[in-house]
Amino acid sequence: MTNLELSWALAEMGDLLELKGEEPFKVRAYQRAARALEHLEEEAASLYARGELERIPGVGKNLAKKIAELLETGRSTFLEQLRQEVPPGLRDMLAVPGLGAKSVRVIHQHLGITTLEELERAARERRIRQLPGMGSKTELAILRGLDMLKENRDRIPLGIARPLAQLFCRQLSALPGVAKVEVAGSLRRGCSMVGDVDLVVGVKGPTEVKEVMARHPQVKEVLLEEENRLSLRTWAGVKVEIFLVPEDKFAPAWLYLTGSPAHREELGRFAAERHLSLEKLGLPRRLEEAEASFRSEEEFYSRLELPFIVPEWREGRGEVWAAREGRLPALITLKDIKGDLHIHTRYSDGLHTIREMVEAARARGYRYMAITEHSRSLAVARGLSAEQLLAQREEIARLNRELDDFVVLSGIEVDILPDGRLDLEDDILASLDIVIASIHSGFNQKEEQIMARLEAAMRHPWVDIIGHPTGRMLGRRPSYAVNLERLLELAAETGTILEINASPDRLDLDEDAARRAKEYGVLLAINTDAHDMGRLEDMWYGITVARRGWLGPEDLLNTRELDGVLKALKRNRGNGGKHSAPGQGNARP
Ligand code: DGT
Ligand code: CA
Ligand code: ZN
Repeated sequence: MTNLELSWALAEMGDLLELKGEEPFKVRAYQRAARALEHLEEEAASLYARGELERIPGVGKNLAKKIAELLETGRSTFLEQLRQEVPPGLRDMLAVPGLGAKSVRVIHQHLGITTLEELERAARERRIRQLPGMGSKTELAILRGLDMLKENRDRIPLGIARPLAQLFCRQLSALPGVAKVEVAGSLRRGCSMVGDVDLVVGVKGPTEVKEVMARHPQVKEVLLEEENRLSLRTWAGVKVEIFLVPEDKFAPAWLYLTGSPAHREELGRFAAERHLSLEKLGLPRRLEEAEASFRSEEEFYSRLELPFIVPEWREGRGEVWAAREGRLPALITLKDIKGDLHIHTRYSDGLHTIREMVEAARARGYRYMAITEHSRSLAVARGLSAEQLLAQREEIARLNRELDDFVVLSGIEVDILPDGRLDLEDDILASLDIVIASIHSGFNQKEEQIMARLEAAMRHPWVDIIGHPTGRMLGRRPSYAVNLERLLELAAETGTILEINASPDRLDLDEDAARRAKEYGVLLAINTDAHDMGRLEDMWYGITVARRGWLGPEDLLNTRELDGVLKALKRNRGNGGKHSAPGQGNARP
């Protein structure tokens, strides 16, 4: 079992224990160990082999025993027993945005509710608000959360589907008879929300793929089994489709299963104009009809005299003709990214120190990074006061004197308050290298108020970037009332940069907004908003959004060297009241 699977198992134990009403400290122990396992550098299996499981933070004798059983047998009697004890409907209720295990337990205890339908009825009948610790706000939140769930019924965020797919790919690749495993479908195309996880397995001999996957500890049920296909549902509710194809038919099958159907149609029209047919070129009409007609997707596209079209562009949005005429943007890759401009550390609600974040960024080959903590009014996130900010600037300055191949920018993610003012004084904002302004409160305001706040921030001389501009949380919270066209117009007019927040539970701006932004000539920054070292990897998600929005490296801020970044900031372009030299704070351009 991998660390990730162990982590999932412990997290589930924690949830179930909480639903059962276990002592909070016990529940927290499972949650803490689950997080530690997720970020563990070494495989727990090798720690176990050396008898060192208890070196994992948060793991004592009891948890070590449970992990040992999972490692040895792939199962956990404790977890299986918990799953028996807790009604499955309660676990569904946990998936409702805004509903934690504690509230689910109270609702279950007092009202005997075990299904989402009963929960909705109780909320509509105003029976939730009478329960201890709840009110009409909880009721509203539940109804809104249920609406969101229904809207996204059976669709899951990319950030949940992708790690699961990677795990299954790794495990399947190791099985006898398996030549190759790849992700297909909307997941390969990088859609922010996907219906399921599609996996193509190239088979080169007898294999037990189906048997092994049906017994997988993450798998709750087999939905469908055919000779060359297996449909599963995981405990987390994710549907997984596994397609088995002979090795020599892998490329055509992979191309077919990647889609999208709209891309295929566009290819068909393009081929027809040239008196060609896709089937004759080797792209089957149905998966069963796949032949060993080409060895790679590149080969297929070249038969149509097209350059390779990456999956992110395969949506039937004119990509085929654009490819033909050389109008597709240059492909952005991780190598193009020179730095990350939205980072939290232990100073506010992050997990790691500035130095640790810097080391992680350097390991990725970055040249710079901006430390942007929350400001004081965001008390839940331990926002910084002006004094703490100054202390942090000292530390950053010291670090910069030490580093010769990397620059740390001293910044802030300042709150745009409900009345449109910023959460810090102008002279403090002016003294920093970079300022991101974001909305973290007053989400329910009318469009007029929201837009007034955003406009005030964008017209502010010391605001360089607007963070997560629409405020949406994927699958959990809709955006606040933003008028996107007006936002883009103002960004263009004021020279404010907009963020593509790469955190997979945001992806904000989304791909369509990113594409519109380019048309408005608005510069975008892909920022991870990382709260720990591991999350610097989320840059991948941001790049995927940018690719799907047809952006090229030149449309982005942080594909530039530091010098170019600083020059692009509003504060350094003389638009502000008093002009400050680039990097006046700590940066040395
Ligand atoms: P999803 O799962 O709803 O997010 O979207 P996809 O694109 O992954 O769709 P899915 O999982 O139903 O099928 C995976 C791919 O298989 C799809 O992108 C293209 C191919 N495919 C499936 N059914 C059809 C079909 O009826 N016609 C064509 N042309 N392709 C299909
Ligand atoms: Ca799919
Ligand atoms: Zn934020």
